[in-house]
Amino acid sequence: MKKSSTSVQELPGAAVRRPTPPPAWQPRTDPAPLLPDPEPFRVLGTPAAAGADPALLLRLYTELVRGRRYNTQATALTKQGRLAVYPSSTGQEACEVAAALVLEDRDWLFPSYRDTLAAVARGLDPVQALTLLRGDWHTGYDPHEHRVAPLSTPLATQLPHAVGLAHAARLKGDDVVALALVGDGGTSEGDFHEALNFAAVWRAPVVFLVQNNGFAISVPLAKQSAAPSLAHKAVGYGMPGRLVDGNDAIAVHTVLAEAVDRARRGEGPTLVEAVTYRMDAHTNADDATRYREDAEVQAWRAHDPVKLMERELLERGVLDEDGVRKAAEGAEAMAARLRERMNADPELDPMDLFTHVYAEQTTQLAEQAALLRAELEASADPASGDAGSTGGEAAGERR
Ligand SMILES: Cc1ncc(C[n+]2csc(CCOP(=O)(O)OP(=O)(O)O)c2C)c(N)n1
Ligand SMILES: [Mg+2]
Repeated sequence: MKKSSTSVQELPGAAVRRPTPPPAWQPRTDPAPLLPDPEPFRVLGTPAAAGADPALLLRLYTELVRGRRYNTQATALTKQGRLAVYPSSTGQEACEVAAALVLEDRDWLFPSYRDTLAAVARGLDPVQALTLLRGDWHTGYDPHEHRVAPLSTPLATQLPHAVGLAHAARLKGDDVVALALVGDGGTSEGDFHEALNFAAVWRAPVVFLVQNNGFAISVPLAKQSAAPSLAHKAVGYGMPGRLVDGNDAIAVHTVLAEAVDRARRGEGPTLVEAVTYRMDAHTNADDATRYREDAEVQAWRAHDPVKLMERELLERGVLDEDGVRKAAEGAEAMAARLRERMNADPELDPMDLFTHVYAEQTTQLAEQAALLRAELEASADPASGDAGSTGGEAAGERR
């Protein structure tokens, strides 16, 4: 058989020489301390729970109960046509609440569309938090008021924003940490890569919390990532990866608090993966029975974040039946107020579609704005003979 290649040493007349060895190579960072633990960190149901601060436990519990009620109420509002869409975080309340409570007022939260609860637990008005999902008016709130960035619908785009803000704060000498939330599916986006890479290179004071709820709409995690865990992705960027039981509010709070402290000390970013489960469908527009088995949902029901916390607090005597009743009553009052306010028609000006978009409007948008203005004026004026134009009429009435 013919030889396919000939080595240098074998060439007739060539001097025998060895290739120069490469310069000594060392890993740039010791990867061992960055690696996540093999098992998600847990506190509830373990002896460590005895050492947890009872005041924090009660605060987390109250917010968990309110959060669960907020989710069921918002979902009901979609069925009544009062809300266009609602991505429920039922099953993920521990992540939502811990993320909100771990931050100081001066810090920033960067939520995704599923993180209304975190925004509300941080102090955002519960109705304003739903403005976007009602399709009413841009973001619906002033992000600066509670330092909550807009609920981001384009996946993972909130992550580079968080890194930019955190890096800028550090350059200015401001003591600010940014905490950004993202889903398991979002970790496959280019923005995730760019954000984590810059964050680590700049040692930006930012914490990334991945809520691994098992699915990106109907796509299970196994079909969109082959990583050993999502927390392992951190190591490739040179930041620590932490794995936590996402249904254990005190564990999530503990891990996030460590990461926030680390960022505040100037030691750079952390990636936290919280293992949790989305109990409801992706949104009210999705039918989850088409892609997952009820047995799986039932198994997670036994690991319900609200019930886990309630059981622990009752067993430890931090909470009694009266406290459980009061938390439920408080949540019910919040839901009633939410219903009442969401049932009122908002005062909207359709022309606002064009404001706050560009500092200088483009020619195309200016033309579209002029068209809409003419349409609204025509429908508001009965003499124009356009009284049958229902869309414009309805808009005109609401203005
Ligand atoms: C850039 C971008 N691509 C696609 C979509 C459509 N989309 C909306 S939600 C979603 C799944 C996201 O899953 P995950 O990140 O796990 O978040 P979860 O909904 O589970 O909270 C997709 C693909 C989008 N919103 N943005
Ligand atoms: Mg997901």
